[in-house]
Amino acid sequence: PSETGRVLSIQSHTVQGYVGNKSAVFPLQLLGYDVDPINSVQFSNHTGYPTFKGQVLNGQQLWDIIEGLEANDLLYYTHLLTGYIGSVSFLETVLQVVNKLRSVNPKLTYVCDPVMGDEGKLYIPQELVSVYRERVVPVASMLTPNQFEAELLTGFRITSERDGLEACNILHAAGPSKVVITSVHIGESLLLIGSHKKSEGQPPEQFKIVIPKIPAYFTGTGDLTTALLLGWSNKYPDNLDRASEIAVSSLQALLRRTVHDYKSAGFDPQSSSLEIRLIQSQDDIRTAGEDLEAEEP
Ligand code: ATP
Ligand code: PLP
Ligand code: PXL
Repeated sequence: PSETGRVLSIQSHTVQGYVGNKSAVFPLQLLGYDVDPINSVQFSNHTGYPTFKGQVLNGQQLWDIIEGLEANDLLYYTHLLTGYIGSVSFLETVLQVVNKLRSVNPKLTYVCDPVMGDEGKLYIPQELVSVYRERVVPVASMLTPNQFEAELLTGFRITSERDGLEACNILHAAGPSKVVITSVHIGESLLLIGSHKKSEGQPPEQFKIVIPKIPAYFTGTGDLTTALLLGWSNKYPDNLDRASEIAVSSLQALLRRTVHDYKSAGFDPQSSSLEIRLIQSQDDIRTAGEDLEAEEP
């Protein structure tokens, strides 16, 4: 498949290290996409370090950029991609951007990673949750929450694989036809759960991928996962399971390389969050390995 597109990616920029746009732009370019990044923040490094410095773009400044593009007829995009958003005003402007881009291209695919928190901890202001639930989810084409985010968006607690599938059903009813819960922890297992509602009145096609756990903690993997899911699901529009297999297989190869490289440098990979070895893993991203298989739920 060679289907590509033009992606507007509104995410964080870190000078050092790979989160947000730094972990999404390069892989999408490797997969053949034109990617236009808008940096929602420019920080020295991600916020998991002891300190960080930098600037935050506000909603008006985001809109200025959109107006500049519009004035030159440069607002044709096939995809909008958003990740971590830190304020209500910025998220409201993103909603305006969705409308504006859809007025230019009614077929625009909006891929939304509703970054709100992980493992029971919220890392955005509480007021954002209802904006995501009530106004963002309904306009998203594809949604990639983690387990906690899927719970916040549905009000439904996920403690089993079945619950994960049911959360996808609830999210489909609210808007997006593709939902991927990127990490679900059930007992000792780590699962990705995917669901594609192909037509109204038909049950969605659902699958899971069992992911081998790597004993390390990474930052930026959620952002990379969503970028890869955008890239591959556009190439396999009717096979979200296939797209997810490839995305997760590439990611696993990258994570194994990351751990290997840290160990080789004499660093204990469990001592702190690791920066992903994105550039060094470009071959794993470009070629569609499928070591992991999607299964019937
Ligand atoms: P987000 O917060 O961006 O919505 P997320 O919380 O699911 O997403 P991560 O927890 O970083 O983001 O996980 C994304 C993907 O990264 C998982 O699907 C999994 O494939 C991979 N991953 C992350 N950490 C590990 C790990 N320790 N072992 C194996 N896979 C991992
Ligand atoms: N803290 C903040 C402020 C964040 O924005 C994020 C990411 O979105 C995290 C922590 C953790 O990121 P992740 O779960 O992708 O590693
Ligand atoms: O990966 C999410 C993310 C996005 N943006 C900034 C971050 C992080 C994770 O730490 O610090 C600025």
